[in-house]
Order: sequence, then C-alpha cells, then structure tokens
Amino acid sequence: MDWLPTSASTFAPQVDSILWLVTIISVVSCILVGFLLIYFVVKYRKRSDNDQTPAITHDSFLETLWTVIPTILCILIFIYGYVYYDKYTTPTKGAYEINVTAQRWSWSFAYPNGKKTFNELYVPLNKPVRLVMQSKDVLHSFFVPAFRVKQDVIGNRYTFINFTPTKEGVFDIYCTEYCGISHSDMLAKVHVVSDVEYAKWESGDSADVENAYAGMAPDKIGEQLYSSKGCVACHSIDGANGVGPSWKNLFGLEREFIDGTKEIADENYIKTSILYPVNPPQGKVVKGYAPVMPSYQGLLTDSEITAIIEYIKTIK
Ligand code: HEC
Ligand SMILES: [Cu+2]
Repeated sequence: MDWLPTSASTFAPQVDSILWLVTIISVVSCILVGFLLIYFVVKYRKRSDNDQTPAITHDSFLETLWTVIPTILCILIFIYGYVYYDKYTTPTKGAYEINVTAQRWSWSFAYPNGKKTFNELYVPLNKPVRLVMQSKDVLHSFFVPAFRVKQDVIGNRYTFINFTPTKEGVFDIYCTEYCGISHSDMLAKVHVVSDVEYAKWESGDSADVENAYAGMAPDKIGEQLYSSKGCVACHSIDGANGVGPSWKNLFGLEREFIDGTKEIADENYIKTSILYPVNPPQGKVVKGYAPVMPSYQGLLTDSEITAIIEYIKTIK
C-alpha cells in the first residue's frame, strides 16, 4: 500500500524520510505514554480505604531525562529538516528558469525561449528547474505533491522553488492558499517529459497545438480548452452565475455593458471579450460583473479561440 503520493523529484525521498522519522517518533512516544499510563493506573490503584499516597515532590533524574531526550529529538528533526529546506531554497547553477504568474484563478508559465503556457507546466526530466513566481493579485501557493515542493506566491515580491524532476508523467499542481470563490478550481498540470520531447515541444510553434487536436471537431476542442485554459473557474455552462456570466445561450444574446452600450454576442464580440476583456476601447465589461477576467492575448491561438466560439455556440 502506498501511504504517500508518487515521488517524482529529487526532494521527494528526502522529504518522505523526514516525514517517516517524525511519524515513527510520534507513534513510539504515543505507545510508550499510553502503555505507561495504563501500567501506572493499575499499579498505583487505591487498594484499601486507608491507602495513603506518599508525598513525592520530584525526581531530578527522571525530570532531566524527559526534558533532555525530547529536546535532542527536536533538535535532530530541525537539523534534518533544515538541511533539505536549505537545498530546496538554494538555486542550482544553470537551472532552467520558468516564470510563474498566479492570478485568480489560474497559473501561467513563461519559458526562457518566449513560449507561454496556461495551466500546463512543461519541464525536462532530470534537469534542475527553478520557478520564479509572482502573483498578480492575492496570496496563492504553488504546490506539487509529487515533487514535495510548496511555496507561497505573493504580489510585489518574487518567491522561488527549485526542483529536479525524476519521473516522466503528468502531475497535479494545486493552489494551497485560499484565494477566493474559485480557489478549488485553481488546478494545473505539470508535464515531465524527456529531453528529446522537451526540445521538440520547445521548438514547436502553435502548429503543434493544432496537431494535438488532429481529427477533433472544433466544438470538442473548445470544450477541452474550456477546462484546460481555466475558463471553467469563472464561467458555467448550465446557466449558473459565477464570477463571470454563464455561457449558456450566450451566442446571439444581446449584452448590456457597464457604460450603458449594447451589443449582440456574435463571433467578433466573443473574440474581443477573450483578447481584451476589460480595457477600453475594445474591452467592454458586462453589466453586473467585475472587470476581473484576465486577457488571453498570447495565451490562445486564433484557431483555439475559434474552437471556443464553436463550443459556446453549442451550449443551449
Ligand atoms: C477570473 C475569472 C475569469 C476567467 C478565468 C475567464 N473569464 Fe471570461 N469573463 C469573466 C468576467 C467577470 C466576465 C464579465 C465581465 C467582462 O465582460 O469583462 C467575463 C466575460 C467573458 C465573455 C463575454 C461574456 C458575455 O456573457 O458577454 C467571454 C466570451 C469570456 N469571458 C470568455 C472567456 C474564455 C474563453 C475564458 C477562458 C479561456 C475566460 N473567459 C476565462 C471572468 C473570467
Ligand atoms: Cu490561488
């Protein structure tokens, strides 16, 4: 039975060993205390009515012992933890740097070659990676259980994570700092791929993305993008109001904006809303909503936007 999540970075075994150490110390102490408790209750029970408790005030030897042993254990745990904490906060020379931006309620990643991804982080296998992270709004926290790394992401200041992935595959990224109503949707994936695949992915352009959808109908692609690009965090498809308006029956609807103007929600309106959600002159904020939608300029290709529009048309 696996007690812990997959272990997929160089830190994972180290963090696990500390966790096991602390767990074993706790279990052993718990059993010891429990056993002594029961033993003393039985041994020193009141045997008769004139049984007197002797007036023992203290025992210097025992008191020293039960102070010194736990102190040594705590110091050991601290040193053990500190050594690894130090390693994980110190950058490795030549690490591959990726910029991470957290925003309610999504993650975006910018790579050294100018590539950008949204809610999908790509890292090469067995290469040290350094994440340089910041938040555009509130406190978030970047957590990859499989790598055993977690770090708060805050505004106006960079925070960092260093790790070396050791296993190919797709792992979960969570936000672990409560950051508002769609906090639990602030999920992303990290893809650990081999060197060869990574180079291919890095040099690939958006054509790659289109190939990934080969043979799929545009509305189905749009449906996938709806979750993978994080629209799901703010837009429902069942008519329920979220942070943003629902997409149900959106296509063809007349929209009223906070500046009092109106427009029919057609292809161009939807595309403009995705690229310039809030900034005038193109951007118009739908009446009754806050101007919080992030711009997807540079994060969605034209054909992806078309696919999303096709998908929105199907939501009736
Ligand atoms: C952080 C929450 C958030 C996310 C994530 C988000 N949106 Fe929005 N969106 C909003 C809000 C709020 C509005 C309404 C205010 C406005 O018009 O800017 C809106 C408006 C829209 C509109 C106009 C809708 C209408 O009913 O008139 C479209 C189209 C749209 N978003 C598409 C998308 C797509 C596509 C994605 C994902 C790629 C996305 N949004 C992700 C919050 C979000
Ligand atoms: Cu968050």
